[in-house]
Amino acid sequence: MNMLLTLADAAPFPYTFNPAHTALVVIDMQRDFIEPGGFGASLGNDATRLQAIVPTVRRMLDAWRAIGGLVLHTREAHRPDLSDCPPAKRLRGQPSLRIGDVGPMGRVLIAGEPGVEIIPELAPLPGELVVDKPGKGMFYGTPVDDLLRERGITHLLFMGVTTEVCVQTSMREANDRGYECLLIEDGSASYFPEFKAAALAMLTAQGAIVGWAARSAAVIEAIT
Ligand code: C5J
Repeated sequence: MNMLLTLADAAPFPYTFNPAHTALVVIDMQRDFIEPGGFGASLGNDATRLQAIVPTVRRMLDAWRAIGGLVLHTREAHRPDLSDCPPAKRLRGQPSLRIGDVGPMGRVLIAGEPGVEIIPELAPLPGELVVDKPGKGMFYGTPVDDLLRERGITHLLFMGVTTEVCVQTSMREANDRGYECLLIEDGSASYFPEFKAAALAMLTAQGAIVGWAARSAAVIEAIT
C-alpha cells in the first residue's frame, strides 16, 4: 500500500504515514517475558499481565500482513558465552534466575533457547525481520538501522513489551535517528499499569517529543 494515510485521533495530534515506508515493530513478545517460569517472572513479575495484549497484537499483525507491510520482530537475547551481556546487567537485582541460568524454558535470555522464542501465536512469518538485541533498545548492538534504511523505512509503529522498558527505549533510540514513531497503545503492556500510563504520557508530551500514540483500531481502520 503506497499512499499517505492520517490517523486523526493520534495523540498529541494527527499522525501521517505511508505504509510502504513504515515498519510494524513487535518488541520482545517472547516466552521469557510472557509465560510463567521465564525471565520476567524470575524478577518477581506477574507474567499473565502481558498476555492480555496478545489478541490485539495478533489482530494488528494480521491487518498489516494483509497489506504487505514490513514487520520487524525483536527478541532480547544474549550469546551463549554471555560476551554481549555486561556483568552490570546480569548481576543487577535479586532475581531467582539470572541471564544465562538454566530455567524451566532453558537458559534465560540466551539465543536459541526455548524461552527466547516469540510466543507461537505471534510467530514471525517467512520474510519478516527477526533481530536479537543484547540491550533494551533495538538499535544498540544490532543491524536494525541498516535493515530499515535499506528498505526505505522512515516511520515505525511500535507494539510489544514492556512499554516503559524495551518499547520506550527502542522508540527513543529510533526518534534520535530520525524515525517518525507511533506507539500502538493497546498493543503494548507493562507488568506495572501505572508505568505504561506514565510512558505513554512522556513519549507524547511536549508536542510528540518522542512520538505519537494511537489505538490499534484506528490504525487498522486506516489501512483497510
Ligand atoms: C525487560 C523488555 N523489561 N523487553 N525487557 O527487561 O522490556
